[in-house]
This record gives sequence, structure tokens and C-alpha cells, in this order.
Amino acid sequence: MKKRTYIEDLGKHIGEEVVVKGWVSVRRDQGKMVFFDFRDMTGTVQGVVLPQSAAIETAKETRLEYVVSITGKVNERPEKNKNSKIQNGDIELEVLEMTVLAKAEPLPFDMSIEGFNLDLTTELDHRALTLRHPRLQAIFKVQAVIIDEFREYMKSQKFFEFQAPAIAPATAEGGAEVFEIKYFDKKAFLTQSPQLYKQIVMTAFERVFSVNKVFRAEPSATTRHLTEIVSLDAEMAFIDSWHDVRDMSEATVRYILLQLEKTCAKELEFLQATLPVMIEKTPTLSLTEAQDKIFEKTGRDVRGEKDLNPEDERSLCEIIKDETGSDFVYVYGYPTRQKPFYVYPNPDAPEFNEGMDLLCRGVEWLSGGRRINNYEQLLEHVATWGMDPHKIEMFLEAFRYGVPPEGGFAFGAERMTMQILGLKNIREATMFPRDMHRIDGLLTHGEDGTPSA
Ligand code: AMO
Repeated sequence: MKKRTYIEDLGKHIGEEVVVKGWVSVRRDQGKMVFFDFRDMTGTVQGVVLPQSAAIETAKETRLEYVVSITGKVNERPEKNKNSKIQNGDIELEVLEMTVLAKAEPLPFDMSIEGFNLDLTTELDHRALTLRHPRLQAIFKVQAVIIDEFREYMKSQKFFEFQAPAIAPATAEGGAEVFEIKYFDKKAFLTQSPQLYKQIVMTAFERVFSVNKVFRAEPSATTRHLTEIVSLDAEMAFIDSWHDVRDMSEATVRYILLQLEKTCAKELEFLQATLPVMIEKTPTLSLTEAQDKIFEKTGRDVRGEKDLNPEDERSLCEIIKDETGSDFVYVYGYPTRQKPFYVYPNPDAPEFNEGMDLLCRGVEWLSGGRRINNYEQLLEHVATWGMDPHKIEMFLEAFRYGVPPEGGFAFGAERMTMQILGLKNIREATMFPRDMHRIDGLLTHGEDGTPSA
């Protein structure tokens, strides 16, 4: 049996006979001859079955998404048929033999590059199929690179990767957005964030990161919220101030963008995406300064509000882009009670904390900041926040035994993907999105109210 040649390598085999395996993406039956586009994990190539080919009968019966094995000859295209804009635009595979490895049912919609134009609901309902389209593949390739390069950068900075648990006895982030699970005859929670665990692990390894699923029982269906998220988390000891955390997160983004530019040029072009601009020093404003700016530029008075709402985030990003050219902006100094219990209050103005968010193109990508490292102060916050210290005993124990000044941050991988690619809905940037209405398919409710897929 001849070894398989990947489609991306065909150009190196002009004049040779090769074996190609893949799917039929395009089929044009021109009576005597049949033309195809074949697709494998490395790309596409045009194939032609000539009238005298032993494969002509099979080619006549072959339909879209059939899986085939082909023996063919790699021919250079005549000069007038060359197309430098597409992959393998200078060659063609002359099909000599063709075996159908698996048949496919007729497609429920147009999957061609030009004709693929589904509303989001249909796209998601048929994820098993739409995932085969180059547009979707480009999106998830970019996402894979974002996650990979987060890892790479963290490791280059001596961060240690750990696996965070998904089941926890208590919630870290507070609020109602938590999934309670039946844990045998007890109650437990799906982790909203590896926050408490990354802080514990940091007390042993100094610099730690994790790439893991987190769960938020978001009761609203917005374009930026999911119930299951890939969280890119980091935590670092021995910081001098929250600025160190800010700088580390900024450097991480800068590295990821640079790597995307290097490795995903094809995908970015295909998706007509332009990478967000990160200038030398990302503008950093306190919440109060941000609110003043929004008031000054838009007339909308949000001064004194506890947080920025989505409209404020969009306005602020537009203003900063206009003023500085930066697509990014950090906002810090939120009201202390607005953020979780572990965030460090500003010693000079304890009603505000040293927590920060990074916004890009109108959406929050990241939260982070300095944490409380003093055990007594932590206990005070636990009490003020009305938490049960027994439920977070493991976390508290770490803080009884010497913890340096520290901080950290977390990116949402889907939000990054969405904003980098200019997608309108976070579900487009999520392979199998979960929200209050969907787990794979839309949820319908049975008579007793239990959801069924
Ligand atoms: P936070 O709750 O802000 O911070 O979450 C961090 C980042 O995760 C993403 N994110 C979401 N993405 C989609 N749908 C959601 N429902 C959703 N919720 C959050 C966002 C957000 O910026 N423990 C802190 C992080 C830290 O301080 O280190 C935390 O979880 O991109």
C-alpha cells in the first residue's frame, strides 16, 4: 500500500503518483469529466477525473462529503489555469483510481465556501457538520493558537501549570451565578473560577497558571455570556504592586497577538480580521477617571456607578481608540464591595480596591489584580462578605503559613477569540456553546419543567 500524501504537500510531488485521502468538498460533473475539490486536514486540492480514467464510474456516483481514497498524478496546471490566490492553485490531481471509504447523506444546506451563509441557530444546531467548513475551522484554529500561546508565554516566564478542580465545596466569586450540583447525598458547586486553588498553588510554586473550564449559571442570554468557559488563569507571588500583574497580563496579550500574526495570517485574512492594536503602554484609568471621561465625551453621566455597564465599556473603548489608537484599556480601582472578597483594598483609600479589568473593542477580556495576602485581613473580608470560613478552610490554611504579596488574572478564551476576530456573538467563538437555552441543541421543557435536549 502506497503511503498517504497530505494535500498541503502535493506541490512537492509534481509528475508523481500519490495517494490522497479525504472528503469531497466540491463536485462538478461536466458530462464526460468530473471535477472535484478534495479536502483533508491540511487543505484542499482540485481533482479531475478524465473520461478514460478507471475512476470515472465511481466519480459519477460520488457526492459531497463522501470520504474517498484516491490514487492520482500530480500535474502542473496550464499557465492560464493557475490561480496564485488559492492553495494548490498551480497544480491539479489527475484521478487514476478512486475508492469510496464512506458515503454521506445529501447535505441539509450549502457548505461551499461562497454559499455558506447560515443564521447562528442553524449553524449551532448543525455543529457536527458546520465544523467542517473552512470558516469555522479558521476560527477554532485561531482559538487553539491563543490558548497554546498563553501557555507558551506563561511557561517562558517560569509559571507552573496545574490542573484546577471543577468540583468545589464553595464558590469563590460570589453572586448567584453558580451551578449547584447534587454530590451523592450532599451539595457541591461547579467552579466559577479556579481562583482559590490558583492562590493555594501559588503559595507553593510562586508562579502558576491553569487552562480550565469554569462554569457560570448566567441567567441571561447575551452575545458575550456563556455558562461554560475556558478560563486562562495566572497567579504570581512577590509582586511590588498591582502594576506588576497588569504588566504581566499586558505582555501576555502582546505575545499572543504577535504569535497570531506570525502563525495565523492565512486564517486572519480568510476571516477578514484585523488584530487589535496594542500600543507601547496600554492606557490605564481608574474607574472614576473612566466615568469622568465617558461623561465628558458622551454626556452620559455614569459617575459614581459601581461598575461599567456594556454601553460604558463600548464608549470607553471608542474614546480611548480615538485618543490614543489603542484597542485596549485597563480600568482599575473598583469599589471594594463590588469585587470578590480576596481583592486587595487600596491602603490609601480602602473603599476602592486594586482589582482591574482589561477591555478590548468594547468587551471585558480579563479581570485580575492584587490579592489580600495577610491572613487576618482575609478573615475580616470573609466575615464582611458573609462567607462560611469552614467551606474555604483549605484556602485559608495556606494563608496562615506565610504568603508573599501576590496577584493574578484570568482571560476568557472565548471573549478573546470573539474580539480578536470581530465576531458578533461569543457562540461563534465557541465550538460547543452552552447557555441557558442550549446544550448542543436548544433545550425544551417537559411537562414537569425538566429540560430535555
Ligand atoms: P471574572 O469573573 O471577571 O474574573 O472572569 C474572568 C474573565 O472570564 C471571562 N468570563 C466570561 N466569558 C464568557 N461568559 C461568561 N459568563 C464569563 N464570565 C467571565 C471574561 C472575564 O474577564 N477570579 C477572577 C479572575 C482573577 O481575578 O484572576 C474571575 O473569575 O473574559
